[in-house]
Amino acid sequence: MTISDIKNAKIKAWIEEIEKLCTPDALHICDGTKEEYDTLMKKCVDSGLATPLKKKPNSFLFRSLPSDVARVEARTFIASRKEEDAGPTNHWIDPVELKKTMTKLYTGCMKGRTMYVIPYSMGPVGSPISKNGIEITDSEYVVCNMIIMTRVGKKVLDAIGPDGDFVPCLHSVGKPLAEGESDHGIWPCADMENKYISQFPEEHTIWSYGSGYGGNALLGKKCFALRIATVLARDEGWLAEHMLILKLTNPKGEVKYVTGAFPSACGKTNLAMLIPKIPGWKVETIGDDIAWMKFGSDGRLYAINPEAGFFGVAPGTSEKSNKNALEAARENAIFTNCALTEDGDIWWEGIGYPAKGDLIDWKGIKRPALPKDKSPKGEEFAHPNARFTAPANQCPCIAPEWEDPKGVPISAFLFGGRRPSTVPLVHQARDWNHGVFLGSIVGSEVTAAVISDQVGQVRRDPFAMLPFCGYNMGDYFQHWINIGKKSTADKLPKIFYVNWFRKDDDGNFMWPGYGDNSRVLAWIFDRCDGKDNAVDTAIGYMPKPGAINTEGLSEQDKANIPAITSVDKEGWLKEIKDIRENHYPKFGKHLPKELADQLDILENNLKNM
Ligand code: OXD
Ligand code: MN
Repeated sequence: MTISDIKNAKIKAWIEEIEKLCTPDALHICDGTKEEYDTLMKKCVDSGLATPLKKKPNSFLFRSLPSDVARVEARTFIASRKEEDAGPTNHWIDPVELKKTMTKLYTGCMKGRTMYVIPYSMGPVGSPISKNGIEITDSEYVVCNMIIMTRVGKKVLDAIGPDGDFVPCLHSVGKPLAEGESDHGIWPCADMENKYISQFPEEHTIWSYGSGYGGNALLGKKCFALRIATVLARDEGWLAEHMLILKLTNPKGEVKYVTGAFPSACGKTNLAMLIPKIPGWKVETIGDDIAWMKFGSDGRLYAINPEAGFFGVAPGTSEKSNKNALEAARENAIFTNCALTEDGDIWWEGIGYPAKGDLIDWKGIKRPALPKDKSPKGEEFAHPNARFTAPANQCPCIAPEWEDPKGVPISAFLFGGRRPSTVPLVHQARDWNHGVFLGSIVGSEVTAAVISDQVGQVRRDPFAMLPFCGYNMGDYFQHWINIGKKSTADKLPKIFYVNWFRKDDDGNFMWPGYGDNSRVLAWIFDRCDGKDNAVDTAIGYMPKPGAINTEGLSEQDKANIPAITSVDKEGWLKEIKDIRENHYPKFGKHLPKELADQLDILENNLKNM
C-alpha cells in the first residue's frame, strides 16, 4: 500500500504531520501480509537484531538491552487535563508540558529509519465491540509483533472508512541513525529518563518514546486496549478489563464463559489454557489477557478478546504448567530475551528440562548450561520477563468461536491474587456491589523476595488494573457500580474471588493449582446454574462440605480442603483494618459510598459470626 491508498483525510494529514516531525528516510504503509512480515523480519536478521531459530519453523529470537526489558510504570503517564482525573494510582503530567517535551524528542527521531504506519483493529474487524487504531512506529520488531497480536491491513482502513474514528498511536524507539549507520545487533532504545509511555485520555491518543519493548511499544495492548479503552468504556457504558476469557464445558456438553482478572505473575495465561484434572470437563481459550465487554440486547454482557495473539511470560512455562502455550509458540513465533541453545532452539528457566552444552544468555553471553532448569537469582539465562509472541489461532485449545464478532455471553467474573493467608480457595459475592468490593480489594501479599519491610502486607492491585486504568481509579470503581444498574441480577455475571496460593505454617502450598483449579471452576459453573452446592457465610457463599470434586486428588490435598474453604475471622478483621486505613483512604471523595458500605457489612457479618 502507499499513502495514496489512504482515503481518510484525517489519517493522511496525521501521517504527513508525523513524517515532517520525525523525518524518517522512508515511509511504509503496512498491509499485514506474510510477505511483509517476512521482509521486515529479514531486515531484523540482517541488522543483527533477530536470530532465526533452527528448531522452530519461521521463529526468531530478539535480545533487548538491560534498560529495556519490561513495561516501565515509572515512565508511564496519564496526561489528563486535570491531575485529579488521573487519580491517586497513576503518574500524571500536564499534557501541554508533556507534548512540548515529547515533540522535542520526536523531532528528527526517525532519521536513518523507515516510518511504518500500521492500521490495526482491536477485536475482529467489523465487530460492534471492536475498535480501530493506527500505530506509527520506526521499529520492525514492533510491526512484526503487531501483525501477530492484532489484525493489521487494508481491511482495517476500509472499516475506518473516509471519516471513521481511530486511536492515533505514535511510537519511536528514540534512536535515530547517522548516515550509513545500522543497529549492528544492538537493540535500539533511549535512556530511561527519556522513555515516555503517554496516554492522553481526553484526546484518545497515545505517544510512546524511547522503549521498543512489549506493552511500551505494541501500543494496541496495554496503552489502547486498557488505558484508553477504560476511558472509552466509562463514557460509552461498557467494560475494558485486564481479564482472561475461558470457555468451560461440563460433562453434559453445557457451556459457560468465564472471565478472570489476576495481577501479573498469578498464572493468568495458565488458567486461560488449563487442562482439567476432572474427567469430562473441558477448558478452551478465548483470550489470555484482555476482555472487552458490552451489553447485548438480552441484558447479558458479551466479551471479545481484542487481541489476536499471546505475549506471554516465557520463564515457568512448561509441559506441566502450560502445554498449550508451548504448542501455540511452536512455529511462527517471536521470542524476546530467552536463552539460545547450541542447536538453535530457545530455553528458559522453568521450561521443565535442563539445557545441554552451552547457552547464549539473554545478554548475548555464552555460558555453560546448568544441570537443572533453575538458575540463581540474577544469573538467569532467560530474563525473568522474557516473552513469547504467538498467534492465538495456533493454540490447540483455542475455542472455535474465539473470533465471533458478537462476543461470548459471560456467566462469571473471577478475581484473584497471591494470598498465602486469609483469603479462601473460593468464595462468591452475594450480589453485584459485593463483587465490585471484592474486585476493589484484589492484591497480592509481599514476600521476603520483594520489599523486606513490607513482608506480610498486601499490595493492592484493584481489579488487577493498577497500571492499566486510564483515569481516576475511584471513578473506575463507580463505573463498575453503575454497570450493575444497567441489567438485572439474573443476567449479570456472578462474581467470585479465588485464591490458589494459600500456604500452611511451614510455607507449603495447600492447593496444587494448575489443572486442579478445574475443580473450583466446576463448582463455579454449578453455582451459575443455581445449584445447591454452597453455604452462606460471613464473607459470602462458599462450597458446601463435599461440593468440590476431589476425585483423583492426593490425600494431603484432600485433607487441606476444610482449612482453605473456611472463614478466617481474625484474618478478615485484619484485612478490613488494612483496607480502611491504607487502601480506601487513597481514593478520597472518589470512593463510591457503596464500597464503604460493603466494608461495614463485612465487618458486621464477621463480628456476628
Ligand atoms: C502483561 C502484564 O504483560 O500484565 O500482560 O504485565
Ligand atoms: Mn496482562
